[in-house]
This record gives sequence, C-alpha cells and structure tokens, in this order.
Amino acid sequence: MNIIKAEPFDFAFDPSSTALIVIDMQRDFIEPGGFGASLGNDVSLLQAIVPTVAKLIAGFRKAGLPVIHTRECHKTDLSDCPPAKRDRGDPALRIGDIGPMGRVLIAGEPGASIVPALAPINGEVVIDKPGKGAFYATHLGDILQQRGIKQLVFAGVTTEVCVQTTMREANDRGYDCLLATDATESYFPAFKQATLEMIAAQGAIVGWLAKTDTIVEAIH
Ligand code: C5J
Repeated sequence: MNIIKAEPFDFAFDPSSTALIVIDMQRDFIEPGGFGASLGNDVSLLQAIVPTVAKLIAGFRKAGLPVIHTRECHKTDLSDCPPAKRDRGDPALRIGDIGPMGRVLIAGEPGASIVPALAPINGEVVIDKPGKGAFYATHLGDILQQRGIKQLVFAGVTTEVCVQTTMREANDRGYDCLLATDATESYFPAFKQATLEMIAAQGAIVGWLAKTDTIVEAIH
C-alpha cells in the first residue's frame, strides 16, 4: 500500500483501486443565476476552489487513475424530485423553474453542466444523481465494484451537504474515504470547518483529510 500524509493519520491506498470523485462542480452551484444563488448564497466562495479542483483532477489524470464526476439534477418531468425537496423554503427559483441558465437543476440544461474548467473528458464516468448522496438512486456502487475501487478521494461542493453525504454513504459501504480539504467548499465557512472536524474525529470515523498538493504528490 502507498501512503498519503493525512489527518487524523496516514491514508493507505493502492493506486490500482483508487478513484477521485468530484461532487457537483456544476454551474448551478458555482455561477450566479443558478440553484445555489437562488437560495441566497454567495457563489464566489465556491468559484474560488475551481483551480484547486482542476489541479487535483489533472493529478489523477496524469497518474492514470479514474476520475468520476457527479451532477445533482432531475429528470425534465421532475418525477425523481420529491415535492418535499422542490417545495422547501422560499428560494427565488425552484427546481425546474426557468432561470438564466435554463431550468434549475434539470439534466441537460446549461446550469446542470459541470463548469468548463473541470469538464469531464472522454472515458470519465459522470453520475447524475437526484439526491444529495451519490449512491442513492444511481449506479455508482455497481461502477465502483466493477472497477475494483476500494479507496475514494473526494472533492467538490458543498462540503457539508453532497460531499459529506456521499462520503458517509461510501464509508458505510466499506470504502476508505479521503477528502481534499482545499478542493471542497461550502457557502458557510463554519459548516465546512465543522464538517472537516466531524469527518476525521474519533479515529477517522467517516474518513481522512489532506490537501490537494499532498495528494497529487503521493499518487505520482
Ligand atoms: C446542495 C450540493 N447543497 N451539491 N447540493 O444542495 O451540495
């Protein structure tokens, strides 16, 4: 096994069974006029990590390790969007409404696409997911099993919602999970900090933490 210097202790990984999962780096969360902004959030916080996520993706591609992307989005008829999700709160735009980037959080609309700087390349898996966790109602579990993946490195947004939910789902399924702390972000800095602490607490109860440069150096 190879080692990444991590918190709360070294993360052991076999390059042949390690993949990167990049969560929801979509225009709807990162650019003005999308779902994130419609909830009243400052999207510039999330925009700031795009170069770091790009560096992590480039590192995995250079090392020949798989990169998997997820997108939170729904079918055009909203049949996979529970009313409880659509009706919640008082956003400027609800899921399925027409905004400046097309229908909000709908598959195939411009807002649901991954930001151009992080666009998937040929051969990379892209998972469309209706929930916050990437395992719920998707084929992610089957894909990872088929490829013999056992260790997962995570990046993306938002730290305490889709990233943390997916890490917890993965952890329960037996994957060792490492979060790139500078390649994930929240609209709420305090939530990000709390999430990092709760992931690594109690002897990596959900997973490990390391910075992008440390991860990229270790996988080469
Ligand atoms: C949210 C996500 N925050 N990708 N989605 O609704 O974290």
